[in-house]
Amino acid sequence: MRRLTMQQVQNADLILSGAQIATLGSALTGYGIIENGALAIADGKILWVGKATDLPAHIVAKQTLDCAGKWLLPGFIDCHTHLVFAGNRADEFEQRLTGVSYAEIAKRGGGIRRTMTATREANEKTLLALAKKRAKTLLRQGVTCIEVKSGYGLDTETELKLLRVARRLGKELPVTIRTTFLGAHALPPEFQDNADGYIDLVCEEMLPQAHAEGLVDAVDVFCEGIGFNLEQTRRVFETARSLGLPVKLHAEQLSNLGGSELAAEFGALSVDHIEFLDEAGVKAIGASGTVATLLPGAFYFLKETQKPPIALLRQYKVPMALATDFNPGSSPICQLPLMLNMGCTLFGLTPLEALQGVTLNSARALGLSDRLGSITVGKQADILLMDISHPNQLAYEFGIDYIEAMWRAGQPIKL
Ligand code: DI6
Ligand code: FE
Repeated sequence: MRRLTMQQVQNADLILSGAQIATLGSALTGYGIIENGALAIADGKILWVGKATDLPAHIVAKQTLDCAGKWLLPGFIDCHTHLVFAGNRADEFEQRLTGVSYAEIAKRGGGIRRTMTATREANEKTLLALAKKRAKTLLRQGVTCIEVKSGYGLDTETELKLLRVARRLGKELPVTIRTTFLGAHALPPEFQDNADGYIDLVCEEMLPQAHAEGLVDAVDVFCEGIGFNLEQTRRVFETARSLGLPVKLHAEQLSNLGGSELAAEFGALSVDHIEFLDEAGVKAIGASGTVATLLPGAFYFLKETQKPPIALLRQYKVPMALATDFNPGSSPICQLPLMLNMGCTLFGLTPLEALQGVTLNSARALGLSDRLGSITVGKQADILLMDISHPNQLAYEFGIDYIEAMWRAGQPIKL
């Protein structure tokens, strides 16, 4: 027997043993299954993972939990949400059911602008309470990291208010919050027929101020016929670049404007929606290492028929993420596990691709793959303990609460 000196002993705060582990650490290793595995957590990070029989003797646990053959997975990441807003648009849903289109409702002054009005009127406390309810809903589904976009303020004061609420969510709940500035989401009434003037405001005032307050992790634009054009998107991206902020893009959702190629030019973290993306666009994002974020909730809710080009994305080895796009207009669905199922049934993803889409690839879409998204030594210990027979069950069977326990940065989360 080798004798251990004090120096060699590594203290773990917690060892999870007797588990099946899906590490989901890389595209190449698939689920990355370790049978009869063990996982050691220290200082909020993953200290060691492997076969229980290989656990080194020098790792000593303050506490050990026998997982009784259940599964450990990385915490889920919802990399595209519009979580902070007031009001709802149930009446527009009713109109849509009688045949009025989403674009038509937006043209008539409904849609995003309606939510803008309700959001401007709500104070920070109200917005925080609403957002908290939604974030807690996601948390209970195993979501340990959420991206939150602004975009329902459309003036400087309210956009900053939304981002502050998002930051507070991350302080008050055990969840990692990444903020995305989406000032260029829709044209506010003050700038009717003056989209370029609004983009001036976004670039010269809103974004610089939000950034100066430390409220922005990334910058997004709704690049679409009913949103902003390529030239306007470019101006916002150039401002982001000058501030050292990464970009993402709502692109090719309702039509193909070539937004994805522009996003690729700026090394975007992700392009999102992309139902109308063509091969040139796929090639471009493949070359720039941009993640394709698929949002089946919006596809489903808008009864879209054009599907994102999954075969091409596979061919060009573009990492695919899946997210809820939770918002009051096109995806009022606060359910990330449902997206696994929809990604498979509606878009033809495999259950493995779907799961990678809410873990490692979702982390990539936020520029966080060095610290989140898989069970890998050195990453933050965001871990789910699930009572399942195999992780492929997660995309197949929707609606059952499989989570037995979860930890965020090594701390147990009360469910
Ligand atoms: N794309 C979407 O799907 C949402 N925003 C966007 O840019 C819709 C937002 C809404 O209708 O409120
Ligand atoms: Fe969106």
